[in-house]
Amino acid sequence: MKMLINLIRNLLGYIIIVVDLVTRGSKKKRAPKEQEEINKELKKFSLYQFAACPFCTKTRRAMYKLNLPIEKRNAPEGSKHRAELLEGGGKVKVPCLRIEQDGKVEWMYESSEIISYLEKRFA
Ligand SMILES: N[C@@H](CCC(=O)N[C@@H](CS)C(=O)NCC(=O)O)C(=O)O
Repeated sequence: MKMLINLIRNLLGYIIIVVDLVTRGSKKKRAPKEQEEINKELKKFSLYQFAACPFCTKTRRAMYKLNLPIEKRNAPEGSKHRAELLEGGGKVKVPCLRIEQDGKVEWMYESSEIISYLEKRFA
């Protein structure tokens, strides 16, 4: 039964990925210099995610629209990224945005919180 639920969940996740790819539209355009600065700043960010998670798709979509090429780290069972997420953030829940700032590391959970943080900081 659990396998069937996982199968349906993943199938729905992949459908959402395809719909997202087809409908995501264009990304934010910036002057090359400004984008270069932002890209440099984004080296301190990474997004822990599952490919077929709808909350991750929603977050990736916002990142795409804001033109924020943040490193994505897949965290399937048994992966080193999953272990990092558990150890650093305290729980295995995705999406989770890892932010390095002023020598500190913050682990931000909740897709809505991540999206509004990115919008405030980079829109
Ligand atoms: N309210 C959260 C929901 C996130 C969520 O439920 N993520 C699922 C994947 S779709 C998860 O990480 N589950 C833990 C697991 O599968 O181990 C958000 O919007 O980010």
